[in-house]
Amino acid sequence: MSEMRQADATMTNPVVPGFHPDPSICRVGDDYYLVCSSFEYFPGIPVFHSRDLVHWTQIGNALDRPAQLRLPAAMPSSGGIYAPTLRHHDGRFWLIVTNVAEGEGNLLFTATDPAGPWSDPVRLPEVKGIDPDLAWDEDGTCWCTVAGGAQVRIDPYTGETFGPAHQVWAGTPGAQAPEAPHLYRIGAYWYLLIAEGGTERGHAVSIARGRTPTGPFEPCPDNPVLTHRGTHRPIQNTGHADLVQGPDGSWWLVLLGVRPRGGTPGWHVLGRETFLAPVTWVDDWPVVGEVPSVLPTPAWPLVPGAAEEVRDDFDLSELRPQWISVRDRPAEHCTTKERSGWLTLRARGASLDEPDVVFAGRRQQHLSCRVRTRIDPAEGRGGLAVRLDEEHHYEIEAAEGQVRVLSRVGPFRTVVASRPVPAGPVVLRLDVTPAPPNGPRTGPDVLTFGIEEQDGTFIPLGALDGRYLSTEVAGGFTGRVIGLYAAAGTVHFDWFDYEPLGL
Ligand code: 6LW
Repeated sequence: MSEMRQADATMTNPVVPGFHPDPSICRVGDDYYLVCSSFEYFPGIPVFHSRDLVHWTQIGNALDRPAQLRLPAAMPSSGGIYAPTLRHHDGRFWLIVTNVAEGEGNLLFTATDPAGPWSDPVRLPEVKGIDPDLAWDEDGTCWCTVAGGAQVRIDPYTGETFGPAHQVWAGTPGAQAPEAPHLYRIGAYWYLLIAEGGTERGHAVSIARGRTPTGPFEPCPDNPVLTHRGTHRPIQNTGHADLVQGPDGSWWLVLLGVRPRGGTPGWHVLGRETFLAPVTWVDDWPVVGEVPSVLPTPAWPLVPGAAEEVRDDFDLSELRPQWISVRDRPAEHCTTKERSGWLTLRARGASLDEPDVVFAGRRQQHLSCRVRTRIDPAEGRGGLAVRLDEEHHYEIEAAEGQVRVLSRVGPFRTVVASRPVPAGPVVLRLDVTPAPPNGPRTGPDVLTFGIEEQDGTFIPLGALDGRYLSTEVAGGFTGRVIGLYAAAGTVHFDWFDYEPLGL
């Protein structure tokens, strides 16, 4: 990594694009670490590193073994892992999350290196509520505060709680969904930062302060300190924030937001993404302006990471950390070790409708992109899919001698196109492009599926409206994930290209 001239550097929001919601951040010396929610995907809790708050590189996934992450088939999509808090205290990293799957609850993990390995979970059965926060006061007492403002003293090494939970600040009277609490000591005050208004268009950030970590808390007279509700701003749903200081001591928020496009109401397809916003302080209250699409140039050197490779040749013994699967990833169903330089998927569920589908994908992180893969369907059937959940997905699949474009939208399953192809490997392609701007009923984008001939000529087979793979249609907390799947038998993939074509 090299320092860059400020003028050459990309300073665009979101700083972590694609389905990366509920960011939590911590700083250790010159290094910043950030984690996000991961819901039904395995491995879970992506971990990012940065030196400049603007450029982030994924260094791992905190929850990467079944002992840490149980996501049973009975758990619906958008269940699983919610809203982590990441902190550094007493020489180690602390990560607390909720697994909303039956019998799981709040879980605490530690690591000396945030890239991993992370510990097995310490369970917190007495801490009831989602979005747990961790804060230590001067004498080392650890406070855990959850959505709605219940707070309890805990032993973070054992998960033991002391005394009943007490209620601290529950947000603005009448506002829905007070959640995502984070408690900080800054100067003379303890601050309790929360989200409220729900994670959709009404989302907001509010704050209160008190003289002790347990309150009483006085709400900021200017709450919410951040919201984009009711505006035409290109970034919407702003909320669920965490505070951090820049290398020069300036203050910043990381937060989630979305980028809706198309006509009314606007559809966002990449899920909730992580944005950065500058913060100033007036009368010991934080002041946050509009979350900008282009960030102000910071006062410190920018340190971009290496650009991500377009192609994955499956030449490593493990998949890179960007690859995620649905609920689990047993080696007997997903491996690069069976056929050298190929990813082999062995089917379990018979389609992407099934909770146990064998799938490996990566988040769609750009509004426009081109995705290609070379599949050898061998004796099986599989393909290239865009997945929002079991009920919302588009795919192109290959079996010996045939390709088909398929769509599942709610109760409707459609074979959009089919075509015979020569036996053997075939290149499947997906182009995601903006919808032509022609009025209030325009969708956000168009997904064109097809095959590529030997000379690279694209043969489109089906062009599908992107709105049906948006959160406004499907609901839920995730975003599009694009990847490879097996629906029958064993299929092999030679390579996978993800080429960004626009922010
Ligand atoms: C999360 C809550 C929220 O627990 O959505 O936007 C929920 N905020 O804080 C799932 O991400």
